Amino acid sequence: MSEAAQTLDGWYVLHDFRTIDWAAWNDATEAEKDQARRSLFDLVAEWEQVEERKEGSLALYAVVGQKADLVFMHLRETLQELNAIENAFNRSAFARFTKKEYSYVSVVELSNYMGQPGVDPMQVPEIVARLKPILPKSNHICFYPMNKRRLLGDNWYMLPMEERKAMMRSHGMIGRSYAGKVKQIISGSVGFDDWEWGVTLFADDALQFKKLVYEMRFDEVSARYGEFGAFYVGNRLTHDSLAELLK
Ligand code: 76R
Repeated sequence: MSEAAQTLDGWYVLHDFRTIDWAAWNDATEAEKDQARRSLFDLVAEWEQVEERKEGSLALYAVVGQKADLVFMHLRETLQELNAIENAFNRSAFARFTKKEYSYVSVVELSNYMGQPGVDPMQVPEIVARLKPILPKSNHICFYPMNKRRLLGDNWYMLPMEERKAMMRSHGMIGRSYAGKVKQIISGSVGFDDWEWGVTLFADDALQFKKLVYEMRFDEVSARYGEFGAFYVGNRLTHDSLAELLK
């Protein structure tokens, strides 16, 4: 059996995609819209306080295209908290104007492919901070789930550790050339959801997503072993742009 990569696991992640029922919204009275807006703003304020206490994090984006209208990306210490968050949303007056579109459950993950021998990663503050990250306030988000392929000829899980390490080094080098332009959060979802990882990217310039993902397609890990699900791309919702969306 090939050696499994050791993973470091941090906060649990829920990507919660919702579609707005615009017909219901447009038919609603001003009072109903007001109540719905207020319930959403109250929830967001509550989640922002959790982030200020560094007990979790929130990214809220408007999805471009017809796959969804909103994505709430929540990070928390436990799955119970994530479930409480979705239930609180479902009970809110705003939820009446939304449909559940898609969700993804995972846990922030770092693997040991790039680890230094003899160094306990949990003693490195930068690594610990990356496991429980405060999500960036970048202009754009890009999310997609992915697998590593298991075909007879190309089976990632049967490759020796050393080969996977070498390929991950090359992957990491491409990633690093986007430092300052794209921030990645890799979350593991084996046993939690339908794909093996969630890839969440943040950038101020959305074009950098295309450049990075395209460049990686030529790198062996992605070219030979990557399988990808649906891509979601979105624009950051601030208090002002959220109010504008729901006017
Ligand atoms: O964590 C690290 O920075 C160390 C190097 C590294 C690892 C171990 C790294 C760097 N990644 C790692 C693991 Mn990644 N990553 C993806 C995708 O679209 C595609 O082709 C693939 C989707 C992108 C865009 C991306 C970006 N990475 C992983 C894993 C787990 C693999 C496993 O355990 O088998 C997956 C699934 C994955 C996928 N990667 C980077 C990036 C970027 C931008 C970096 C540089 C990060 C930095 O230096 O800050």
